[in-house]
Amino acid sequence: MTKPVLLETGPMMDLISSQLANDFTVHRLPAAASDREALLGKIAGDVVGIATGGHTGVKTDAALLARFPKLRVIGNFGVGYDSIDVATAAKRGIIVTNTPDVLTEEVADTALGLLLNTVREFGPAEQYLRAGEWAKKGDYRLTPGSLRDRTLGMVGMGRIGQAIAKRAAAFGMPVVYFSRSKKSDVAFPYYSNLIEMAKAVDTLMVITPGGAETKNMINAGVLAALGARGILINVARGTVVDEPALMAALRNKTIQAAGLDVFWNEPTINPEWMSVPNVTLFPHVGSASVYTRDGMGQLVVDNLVAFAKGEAPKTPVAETPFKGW
Ligand code: 8YV
Repeated sequence: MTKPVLLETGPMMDLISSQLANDFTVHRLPAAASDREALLGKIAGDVVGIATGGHTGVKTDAALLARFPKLRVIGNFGVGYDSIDVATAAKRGIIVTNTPDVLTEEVADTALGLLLNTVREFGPAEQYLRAGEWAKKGDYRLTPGSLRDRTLGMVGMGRIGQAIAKRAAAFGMPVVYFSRSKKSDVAFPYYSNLIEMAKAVDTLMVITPGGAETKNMINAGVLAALGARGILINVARGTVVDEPALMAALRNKTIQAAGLDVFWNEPTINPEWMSVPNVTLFPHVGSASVYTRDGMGQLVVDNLVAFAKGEAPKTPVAETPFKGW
Protein backbone atom coordinates (compact mmCIF):
# COMPACT_ATOMS: atom_id res chain seq x y z
CA MET A 1 0.00 0.00 0.00
CA THR A 2 1.32 3.48 -0.79
CA LYS A 3 1.79 5.76 2.18
CA PRO A 4 -0.16 9.03 2.48
CA VAL A 5 1.77 12.14 1.39
CA LEU A 6 2.94 14.66 3.96
CA LEU A 7 4.69 17.99 3.43
CA GLU A 8 7.09 19.60 5.90
CA THR A 9 7.06 23.37 5.33
CA GLY A 10 10.71 23.66 6.38
CA PRO A 11 13.44 21.96 8.38
CA MET A 12 12.04 19.87 11.23
CA MET A 13 13.76 18.06 14.10
CA ASP A 14 15.16 14.64 13.14
CA LEU A 15 12.92 13.12 15.79
CA ILE A 16 9.92 14.37 13.80
CA SER A 17 11.02 13.61 10.23
CA SER A 18 12.38 10.16 10.97
CA GLN A 19 9.21 8.99 12.74
CA LEU A 20 6.85 10.53 10.19
CA ALA A 21 8.67 8.60 7.46
CA ASN A 22 7.33 5.35 8.98
CA ASP A 23 3.73 6.27 8.16
CA PHE A 24 3.98 8.91 5.41
CA THR A 25 5.85 9.67 2.22
CA VAL A 26 7.50 12.84 3.49
CA HIS A 27 8.52 15.80 1.32
CA ARG A 28 10.18 18.98 2.51
CA LEU A 29 9.40 22.37 1.00
CA PRO A 30 12.68 23.74 -0.40
CA ALA A 31 13.86 27.24 0.50
CA ALA A 32 14.17 28.55 -3.09
CA ALA A 33 10.87 29.68 -4.66
CA SER A 34 11.45 27.98 -8.04
CA ASP A 35 12.31 24.66 -6.34
CA ARG A 36 9.17 25.01 -4.21
CA GLU A 37 6.98 25.43 -7.26
CA ALA A 38 8.60 22.44 -8.94
CA LEU A 39 7.88 20.25 -5.90
CA LEU A 40 4.35 21.56 -5.34
CA GLY A 41 3.57 21.04 -9.02
CA LYS A 42 4.36 17.36 -8.53
CA ILE A 43 2.84 16.60 -5.12
CA ALA A 44 0.29 19.29 -4.09
CA GLY A 45 -2.67 17.26 -5.36
CA ASP A 46 -1.74 14.31 -3.13
CA VAL A 47 -0.79 16.07 0.12
CA VAL A 48 -3.01 15.00 3.04
CA GLY A 49 -0.82 16.16 5.92
CA ILE A 50 1.38 19.16 6.71
CA ALA A 51 3.99 19.47 9.45
CA THR A 52 4.76 23.11 10.11
CA GLY A 53 5.60 25.70 12.75
CA GLY A 54 8.78 26.28 14.62
CA HIS A 55 10.97 28.67 12.78
CA THR A 56 10.23 27.52 9.23
CA GLY A 57 9.04 31.05 8.41
CA VAL A 58 6.27 29.65 6.18
CA LYS A 59 2.75 30.88 6.83
CA THR A 60 0.13 28.22 6.28
CA ASP A 61 -2.20 30.90 4.94
CA ALA A 62 -5.27 30.70 2.69
CA ALA A 63 -3.13 30.87 -0.47
CA LEU A 64 -0.97 27.92 0.60
CA LEU A 65 -3.94 25.90 1.85
CA ALA A 66 -5.69 26.39 -1.51
CA ARG A 67 -2.91 24.38 -3.15
CA PHE A 68 -3.87 21.16 -1.33
CA PRO A 69 -7.36 19.91 -2.21
CA LYS A 70 -6.93 16.64 -0.25
CA LEU A 71 -5.40 18.16 2.90
CA ARG A 72 -6.84 16.66 6.13
CA VAL A 73 -4.44 17.46 8.97
CA ILE A 74 -1.86 20.10 9.95
CA GLY A 75 0.56 19.39 12.81
CA ASN A 76 1.99 22.60 14.26
CA PHE A 77 5.27 22.52 16.21
CA GLY A 78 4.42 25.06 18.92
CA VAL A 79 1.48 25.96 21.11
CA GLY A 80 0.88 29.21 19.21
CA TYR A 81 -0.62 28.72 15.76
CA ASP A 82 -1.03 32.30 14.59
CA SER A 83 0.88 31.46 11.38
CA ILE A 84 -1.91 29.07 10.32
CA ASP A 85 -5.20 30.23 8.78
CA VAL A 86 -7.39 28.16 11.14
CA ALA A 87 -10.61 29.77 9.92
CA THR A 88 -10.00 28.43 6.40
CA ALA A 89 -8.89 25.07 7.83
CA ALA A 90 -12.09 24.85 9.92
CA LYS A 91 -14.28 25.65 6.88
CA ARG A 92 -12.63 22.84 4.94
CA GLY A 93 -12.76 20.34 7.80
CA ILE A 94 -8.96 20.23 8.10
CA ILE A 95 -7.83 19.36 11.64
CA VAL A 96 -5.12 21.64 13.04
CA THR A 97 -3.09 20.36 16.00
CA ASN A 98 -0.61 22.19 18.26
CA THR A 99 1.70 21.33 21.17
CA PRO A 100 0.15 22.58 24.43
CA ASP A 101 1.12 21.51 27.99
CA VAL A 102 4.51 19.97 27.13
CA LEU A 103 6.10 23.45 27.03
CA THR A 104 4.11 25.23 29.75
CA GLU A 105 6.64 24.93 32.59
CA GLU A 106 9.66 25.70 30.36
CA VAL A 107 8.14 28.88 28.96
CA ALA A 108 7.08 29.92 32.48
CA ASP A 109 10.67 29.35 33.71
CA THR A 110 11.97 31.49 30.84
CA ALA A 111 9.45 34.23 31.60
CA LEU A 112 10.68 34.50 35.20
CA GLY A 113 14.30 34.39 33.99
CA LEU A 114 13.65 37.21 31.56
CA LEU A 115 11.86 39.22 34.23
CA LEU A 116 14.73 38.78 36.70
CA ASN A 117 17.36 39.57 34.07
CA THR A 118 15.51 42.71 33.10
CA VAL A 119 14.82 43.99 36.62
CA ARG A 120 18.17 43.08 38.19
CA GLU A 121 20.39 43.62 35.09
CA PHE A 122 22.16 40.26 35.39
CA GLY A 123 23.23 40.35 31.72
CA PRO A 124 25.02 43.70 31.94
CA ALA A 125 26.40 42.72 35.39
CA GLU A 126 28.03 39.62 33.91
CA GLN A 127 29.40 41.66 31.01
CA TYR A 128 30.88 44.06 33.60
CA LEU A 129 32.70 41.19 35.29
CA ARG A 130 33.90 39.65 32.00
CA ALA A 131 35.24 43.03 30.86
CA GLY A 132 37.43 43.15 34.00
CA GLU A 133 35.61 46.22 35.32
CA TRP A 134 34.83 44.83 38.79
CA ALA A 135 38.41 45.02 40.07
CA LYS A 136 39.06 48.25 38.16
CA LYS A 137 35.95 50.25 38.92
CA GLY A 138 34.37 48.55 41.93
CA ASP A 139 31.01 46.91 42.40
CA TYR A 140 28.40 46.84 39.66
CA ARG A 141 25.78 49.50 40.29
CA LEU A 142 22.84 48.88 42.62
CA THR A 143 19.96 48.15 40.30
CA PRO A 144 17.10 50.63 40.27
CA GLY A 145 14.78 47.67 39.81
CA SER A 146 13.83 44.93 42.27
CA LEU A 147 11.04 42.37 42.38
CA ARG A 148 10.57 43.19 46.04
CA ASP A 149 8.40 46.25 45.49
CA ARG A 150 6.56 45.24 42.31
CA THR A 151 3.08 44.12 41.33
CA LEU A 152 2.72 41.88 38.30
CA GLY A 153 -0.07 42.44 35.79
CA MET A 154 -0.55 39.40 33.58
CA VAL A 155 -1.76 40.11 30.05
CA GLY A 156 -3.29 36.70 29.31
CA MET A 157 -4.09 33.96 31.81
CA GLY A 158 -4.10 30.72 29.84
CA ARG A 159 -2.12 27.64 30.79
CA ILE A 160 1.29 29.31 30.49
CA GLY A 161 0.00 32.52 32.08
CA GLN A 162 -1.16 30.56 35.11
CA ALA A 163 2.21 28.80 35.41
CA ILE A 164 3.97 32.19 35.31
CA ALA A 165 1.55 33.71 37.84
CA LYS A 166 2.11 30.79 40.21
CA ARG A 167 5.88 31.33 40.05
CA ALA A 168 5.60 35.11 40.51
CA ALA A 169 3.34 34.57 43.54
CA ALA A 170 5.90 32.14 44.99
CA PHE A 171 8.50 34.91 44.53
CA GLY A 172 6.30 37.08 46.74
CA MET A 173 4.83 39.31 44.02
CA PRO A 174 1.20 40.39 44.15
CA VAL A 175 -0.38 39.25 40.86
CA VAL A 176 -3.41 40.54 38.94
CA TYR A 177 -4.54 39.75 35.41
CA PHE A 178 -6.28 41.00 32.29
CA SER A 179 -7.85 38.67 29.75
CA ARG A 180 -10.90 38.56 27.49
CA SER A 181 -12.99 37.06 30.26
CA LYS A 182 -12.67 36.32 33.97
CA LYS A 183 -11.48 32.77 34.67
CA SER A 184 -13.64 30.89 37.15
CA ASP A 185 -10.67 28.79 38.33
CA VAL A 186 -8.21 31.68 38.85
CA ALA A 187 -8.15 33.45 42.21
CA PHE A 188 -5.94 36.41 41.22
CA PRO A 189 -7.81 39.75 40.91
CA TYR A 190 -9.22 40.33 37.40
CA TYR A 191 -9.27 43.48 35.27
CA SER A 192 -11.55 43.72 32.24
CA ASN A 193 -9.70 46.85 31.07
CA LEU A 194 -6.01 46.71 30.12
CA ILE A 195 -5.34 50.43 30.63
CA GLU A 196 -6.87 50.29 34.11
CA MET A 197 -4.66 47.33 34.99
CA ALA A 198 -1.54 49.02 33.54
CA LYS A 199 -2.24 52.05 35.76
CA ALA A 200 -2.60 49.83 38.84
CA VAL A 201 0.63 47.82 38.37
CA ASP A 202 4.28 48.54 37.50
CA THR A 203 5.16 45.30 35.69
CA LEU A 204 3.38 43.75 32.71
CA MET A 205 3.88 40.15 31.57
CA VAL A 206 2.52 39.50 28.07
CA ILE A 207 1.47 35.88 27.46
CA THR A 208 -1.57 36.09 25.20
CA PRO A 209 -1.98 34.42 21.78
CA GLY A 210 -0.76 36.29 18.69
CA GLY A 211 -2.91 37.03 15.64
CA ALA A 212 -5.21 39.81 14.44
CA GLU A 213 -7.11 40.13 17.73
CA THR A 214 -4.05 41.02 19.81
CA LYS A 215 -1.99 42.91 17.20
CA ASN A 216 -0.36 46.01 18.77
CA MET A 217 -2.42 45.49 21.95
CA ILE A 218 0.49 46.89 23.98
CA ASN A 219 0.49 50.38 22.46
CA ALA A 220 1.65 53.86 23.49
CA GLY A 221 -1.45 54.31 25.68
CA VAL A 222 -0.78 51.13 27.67
CA LEU A 223 2.90 52.03 28.10
CA ALA A 224 2.02 55.56 29.29
CA ALA A 225 -0.45 54.04 31.77
CA LEU A 226 2.27 51.67 33.04
CA GLY A 227 4.43 54.68 33.85
CA ALA A 228 8.02 55.58 34.69
CA ARG A 229 8.68 52.56 36.97
CA GLY A 230 7.16 50.32 34.34
CA ILE A 231 8.69 47.08 33.14
CA LEU A 232 7.26 45.21 30.15
CA ILE A 233 8.03 41.53 29.52
CA ASN A 234 6.87 39.82 26.32
CA VAL A 235 7.07 36.03 25.93
CA ALA A 236 4.03 35.75 23.66
CA ARG A 237 4.35 37.03 20.10
CA GLY A 238 6.18 40.10 18.81
CA THR A 239 3.01 41.28 17.10
CA VAL A 240 1.24 41.86 20.43
CA VAL A 241 3.51 44.86 21.06
CA ASP A 242 3.64 48.04 18.97
CA GLU A 243 7.44 47.98 18.59
CA PRO A 244 8.01 51.61 17.50
CA ALA A 245 5.86 52.74 20.47
CA LEU A 246 7.88 50.52 22.85
CA MET A 247 11.20 51.77 21.48
CA ALA A 248 10.04 55.37 21.95
CA ALA A 249 8.78 54.61 25.48
CA LEU A 250 12.16 53.09 26.41
CA ARG A 251 14.20 55.92 24.89
CA ASN A 252 12.00 58.63 26.47
CA LYS A 253 11.90 56.81 29.83
CA THR A 254 8.11 56.64 29.64
CA ILE A 255 8.78 53.19 31.12
CA GLN A 256 11.89 51.91 32.89
CA ALA A 257 12.83 48.77 30.98
CA ALA A 258 11.62 45.87 28.86
CA GLY A 259 12.49 42.20 28.36
CA LEU A 260 11.63 40.61 25.01
CA ASP A 261 11.79 36.99 23.89
CA VAL A 262 9.71 37.64 20.77
CA PHE A 263 9.77 40.24 17.98
CA TRP A 264 8.19 41.38 14.76
CA ASN A 265 9.90 39.73 11.77
CA GLU A 266 11.87 37.11 13.70
CA PRO A 267 14.67 36.25 13.31
CA THR A 268 15.48 39.36 11.24
CA ILE A 269 14.52 41.75 14.02
CA ASN A 270 14.61 45.53 13.75
CA PRO A 271 18.35 46.39 14.09
CA GLU A 272 17.42 49.48 16.10
CA TRP A 273 16.87 47.18 19.09
CA MET A 274 20.66 46.77 19.39
CA SER A 275 21.06 50.41 20.39
CA VAL A 276 18.25 50.56 22.96
CA PRO A 277 20.02 50.26 26.34
CA ASN A 278 17.24 49.45 28.81
CA VAL A 279 15.98 46.32 27.08
CA THR A 280 16.92 42.66 27.59
CA LEU A 281 16.80 40.71 24.32
CA PHE A 282 16.37 36.92 24.10
CA PRO A 283 16.31 35.10 20.71
CA HIS A 284 12.90 33.39 21.22
CA VAL A 285 14.17 30.75 23.62
CA GLY A 286 10.97 30.32 25.67
CA SER A 287 10.65 26.58 25.04
CA ALA A 288 14.17 26.02 23.73
CA SER A 289 15.59 23.16 25.81
CA VAL A 290 16.32 19.70 24.38
CA TYR A 291 13.92 18.19 26.93
CA THR A 292 10.97 20.40 26.04
CA ARG A 293 11.54 20.55 22.28
CA ASP A 294 11.70 16.72 22.23
CA GLY A 295 8.33 16.65 23.99
CA MET A 296 6.89 19.11 21.47
CA GLY A 297 8.34 17.16 18.53
CA GLN A 298 6.87 13.89 19.79
CA LEU A 299 3.45 15.49 20.11
CA VAL A 300 3.63 16.74 16.50
CA VAL A 301 4.41 13.17 15.42
CA ASP A 302 1.66 11.63 17.58
CA ASN A 303 -0.94 14.03 16.18
CA LEU A 304 -0.03 13.41 12.54
CA VAL A 305 0.44 9.65 12.88
CA ALA A 306 -3.01 9.49 14.50
CA PHE A 307 -4.39 10.50 11.08
CA ALA A 308 -2.40 7.78 9.29
CA LYS A 309 -3.68 5.18 11.77
CA GLY A 310 -7.26 6.46 11.76
CA GLU A 311 -7.09 7.40 15.45
CA ALA A 312 -8.11 10.60 17.26
CA PRO A 313 -5.42 13.31 17.33
CA LYS A 314 -4.12 14.10 20.82
CA THR A 315 -4.32 17.88 20.73
CA PRO A 316 -6.54 19.42 18.06
CA VAL A 317 -6.96 23.20 18.48
CA ALA A 318 -10.29 24.58 19.70
CA GLU A 319 -11.25 25.96 16.27
CA THR A 320 -11.02 22.51 14.59
CA PRO A 321 -12.50 19.98 17.05
CA PHE A 322 -12.05 16.35 16.00
CA LYS A 323 -15.24 14.58 14.92
CA GLY A 324 -13.69 11.72 12.95
CA TRP A 325 -11.46 11.57 9.89
C1 8YV B 1 8.69 27.92 19.86
C2 8YV B 1 6.50 29.02 20.55
O1 8YV B 1 9.66 28.88 19.72
O2 8YV B 1 5.13 27.20 21.10
C3 8YV B 1 5.19 28.31 20.63
O3 8YV B 1 4.18 28.89 20.21
O4 8YV B 1 6.54 30.16 20.23
C4 8YV B 1 7.76 28.34 20.94
O5 8YV B 1 7.57 27.28 21.79
C5 8YV B 1 8.19 27.59 18.51
O6 8YV B 1 6.95 27.06 18.45
C6 8YV B 1 9.11 26.58 17.84
O7 8YV B 1 10.24 27.09 17.43
